Amino acid sequence: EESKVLFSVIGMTCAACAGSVEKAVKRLPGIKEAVVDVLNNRAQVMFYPAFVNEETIRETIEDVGFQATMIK
Ligand code: 9UX
Repeated sequence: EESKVLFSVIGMTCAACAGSVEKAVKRLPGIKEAVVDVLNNRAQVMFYPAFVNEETIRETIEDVGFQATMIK
């Protein structure tokens, strides 16, 4: 069964930023969907916990260059 996680993502200033975050997260194994909302500084990710976890997703967002905090 899938899980859902919501991050605050600080530093995205244009739609292309959101696109690179989405792309990077979707490249991970076990990701069902990733939706990044640049206006509200949020990233919501649906994932399969057998394959990936919240911290790995968070670190992937950070690796793209943005500060990510799990909020839910
Ligand atoms: Mo837009 Mo984001 O020109 O790093 S891609 S600001």
